Formats: sequence, structure tokens, C-alpha cells
Amino acid sequence: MSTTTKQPDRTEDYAAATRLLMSWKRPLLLSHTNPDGDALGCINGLHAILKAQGRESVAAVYETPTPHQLALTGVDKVHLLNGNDDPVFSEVDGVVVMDTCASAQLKPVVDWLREGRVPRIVLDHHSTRDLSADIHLIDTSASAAALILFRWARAAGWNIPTQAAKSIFEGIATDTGWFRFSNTTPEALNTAAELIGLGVDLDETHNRLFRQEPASLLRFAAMAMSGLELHQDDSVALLCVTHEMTRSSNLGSGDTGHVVNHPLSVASVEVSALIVDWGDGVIKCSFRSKGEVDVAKLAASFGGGGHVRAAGARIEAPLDEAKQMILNRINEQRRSKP
Ligand SMILES: [Mn+2]
Repeated sequence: MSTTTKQPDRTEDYAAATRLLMSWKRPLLLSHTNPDGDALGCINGLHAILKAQGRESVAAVYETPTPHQLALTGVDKVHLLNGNDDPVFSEVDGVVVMDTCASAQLKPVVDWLREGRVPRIVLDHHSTRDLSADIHLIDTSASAAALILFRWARAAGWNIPTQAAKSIFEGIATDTGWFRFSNTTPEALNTAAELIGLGVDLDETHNRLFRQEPASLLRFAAMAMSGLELHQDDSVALLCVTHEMTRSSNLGSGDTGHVVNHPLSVASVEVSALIVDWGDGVIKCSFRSKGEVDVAKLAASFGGGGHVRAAGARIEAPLDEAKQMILNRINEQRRSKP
């Protein structure tokens, strides 16, 4: 009996995808709106692989990249798409859609895609799928779409230049939270090792991707930590940020960074909640859990949502009341456990 493997055998799919891609003179490389490291890693990676073969491709995005997106190993030229009538559509003879297969994530150009004027290949690791394609390279067990791109490159026997290795690595590293999330498979680590062998500088990449936050986030973190309260035998940490604090800080009600995760580094803390009063009558809450408490349930009880271990909600109440409600509901959830 042969060894069973979770990874479907797709030698034929990869060969067909390679034949189709190589039949195109100028493919368009696409991913989802608001692209993350995996989306851009795929676009940049495939672009660099094709360039090394002397082949042309158009790497395209929908919005002006943010500083964080620009920190990723970019291509020489990214095309900023201008909706369904973009002139570039008449210059390409194929399209590779990567890291998504959901039309909702391709909205700016979904009408053009649906017209199906050029053949397309879809490469993805998500389970939401409503976009047809001539060839699908899909594996929902893959840690990142960039990992599927790496398999494809290996199956096709393509040279992976350092520029492409960097991009593929960035895709895998960002989707696995720098190899910490539960989707960090042996294949992800083995591939990362191979990519380091192809020229990825680990320390430089980590600094570039994960140590680029603005000073305003550190100031916000200091403020949030100064509002720390520990409850229920030091098992619940609340980071309370009052309107006085947000007003004097000159911060907008934007990104609050990672400070909500910090209390979970304490042994006794099982739930952490960041509770911020931005002065608009609504308290913004972020919840994290490493224990039994289901923060998706907690958030849902306030009309919010999220995952079992990370969720958020908005509470229409003064800060003190919101705080008390959160503590009560955590307590209720714990007492209802058998
Ligand atoms: Mn991804």
C-alpha cells in the first residue's frame, strides 16, 4: 500500500497550467483587493520567475500600495488597475488570479473577469470559490498560496531567482505569522529552508516585515498598558483607554496595533480585552483568549464577531459600564461550563 498524503497529486494540473501560461505572451497577474503579504508575494514571485525567463507579465493591484505593502519585495513596475475598462485588458492574453477565488475580493475588475475574454488560471488556498477558471491550482491545506506557487515552479522546473524566492518566502511567512500559526506545516518549513538557500535573508526579512510600525503605535501601547486592570484572580486583563487619554494623544481611531495580545504573555491571564473610548459614544473592544473563554461568543453577545481566540465588538455605553458588562459575560460563560 502506498503512503497516504494530504496533498493531492496534481502533476497533471501543474503541467497543464504550465502549458497554458507559456502559451501567453503577456499574462496579467492578479490577486485580491487590499492585498496582504501572500497576495503580493504571489504576484511579485511569479512576475520575477517569468522575468528570469525573459518573459513579460503585468503585475497589477487595485489601490496605491500602503507603506506596509511597499515593504514587501516588489516588482520593478506595478500596474494600478482602473476598473473594468482598464486599457491594459486589451494588451494581455491570459490572467493568473492568486490567493483568492472569490468574486467579492475581485470587485474592481469582476465584470471584466466574468466576460471571460482571456483564459485564466486560479491558484488559491481558500475554500470560498465562485470564480470559474480554465485551470484550478487549489489546495485548502496549503499554508499559503505562495506555497502552491512554489510547488508549481518546482513541478515546471523553473529557475527561482532570489527576487522570487524572497517574495514566495514573504507570502508563506506572513500567512503563517512568521511560522507560529497552526497552519505552519512541515512543507511550509521545508520550503522556507529551501528559499533561504536561494538567498532569503531571514533577519533582514523579519525586520522589514515585522518591525516597521509607526511610533504612534508604541505611544498608544504605553497608554493602553497604563490603563491595565487585572480581574478574576488575574485571569482577565483589561486595557482601558479613556476618552481623556485618546483626546490628549492626538491619535485617530485607527489601528491599535498588537498591544491587546501582550497581557496573554502572563501565565495567569486567559483573556485580554482592549477597551477604547474614542469619544464618539461607542466603546471599541478587541478580545483575545488563550484559554477556555470563547471570545467570538463574547463579541457576538455585543453584536460583534470574530474567531474563538480573537474577536471584536462595539459597545454603546460609557466605558465603566462596558467594562462591567464584559467582566460579567466572561464570568457567566465560565460558570456555564460543565
Ligand atoms: Mn493567503
